[in-house]
Amino acid sequence: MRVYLDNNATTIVDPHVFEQMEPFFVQKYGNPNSLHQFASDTHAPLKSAMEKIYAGIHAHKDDNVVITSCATESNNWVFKSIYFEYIITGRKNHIIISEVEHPSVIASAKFLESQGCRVTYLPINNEGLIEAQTVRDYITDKTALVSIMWANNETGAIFPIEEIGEICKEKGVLFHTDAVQAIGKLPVDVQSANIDYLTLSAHKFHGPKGVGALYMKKGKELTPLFHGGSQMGGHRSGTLNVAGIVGMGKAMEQAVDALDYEMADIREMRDDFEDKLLEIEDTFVVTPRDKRTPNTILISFRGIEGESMLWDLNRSNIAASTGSACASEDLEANSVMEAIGAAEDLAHTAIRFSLSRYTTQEELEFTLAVVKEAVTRLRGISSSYAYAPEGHESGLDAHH
Ligand code: C6P
Repeated sequence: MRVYLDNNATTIVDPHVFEQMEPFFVQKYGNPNSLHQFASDTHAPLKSAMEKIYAGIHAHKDDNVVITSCATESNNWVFKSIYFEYIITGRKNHIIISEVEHPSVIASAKFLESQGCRVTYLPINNEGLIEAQTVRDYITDKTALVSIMWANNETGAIFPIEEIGEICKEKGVLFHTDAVQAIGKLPVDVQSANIDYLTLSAHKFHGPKGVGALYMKKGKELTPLFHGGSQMGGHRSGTLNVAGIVGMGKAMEQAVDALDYEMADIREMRDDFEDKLLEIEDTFVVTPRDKRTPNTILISFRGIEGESMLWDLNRSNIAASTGSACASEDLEANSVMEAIGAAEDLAHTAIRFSLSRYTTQEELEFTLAVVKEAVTRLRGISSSYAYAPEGHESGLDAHH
């Protein structure tokens, strides 16, 4: 059996999505901006895909949803544009992000910092959550942008986006949210949440890799990152990724259709799996379940290096991760666990299991058995576990 429990890193392309994309490689391969039949063959499918994407996030028809190559591009675009419109012109000089944003947000914020912008990194509490009130506390009349992710990729923690949107609206500050981990897992409504900019990436919800989007509220257009042609209304030049857009449209439609299943059935499977994992002695999960995306578990097994556990899982053909895939090669402690203030030994023991609508009960049962065996084996050879003092502090409030 091969088990894939790394769906926060990427997901399988749904076969229906793949089916819809296929004709756009060797049959309908025209450039949509050309003036012939090959081009016009792509127009209706593109229009229909865009409609599905607008509907999926409840965008108004006058808002802009601009297709990009990925979430990393969308996130970079927002920050670089803020730099050109506010920082370089001296209009404003401050932005607020959380300390657990994806590296594409943190590194973009650091770039702005290097250009003289002040950045506030909002702390998370010991449950891995952000309190909306802290956003209000840090906003000044020099704040150009607040950028807070909808849900964290490592813990699944859901941040209070509606409340933050309300605060930003009241204070007249632009609000961006990286919703990569929210699409298909939570209801996403850009209008009711007062969002100015929203980032998404198709491969996180059973669409293809290499295609994402940036939602921009009407009147909140950004300086383009790519100049050149008139594609995407001049907001983002470059020949359209027709197959990718068609695939993302279908994936969005299916994500909306499957939302109830994800929020009820996947959640139930996740909770049951988590209950069983927590029966293993000395295990910790930090964020309460009802404040997490329905598919995610970040769990620490005291005394076991995350990478060792991954090795054992991988030998049994089970895919999980120690956290964000972007940081998987550095052997650093899990960044969210560090931000929470977990003891150093625990921060290195976190494993992320992320389910999808393709996950089965049998796969989870198999994984549980392999995890139990691995825990026994690895703790048996772990010096840190053997010597851990009685009542050793975790630095965490565990949630069972
Ligand atoms: N997170 C993870 O293992 P791209 O690669 O550009 O399509 O998506 C980047 C990205 C942006 N924001 C969030 C919240 C994300 O989770 C990701 C991708 C993967 O957690 C890979 S680092």
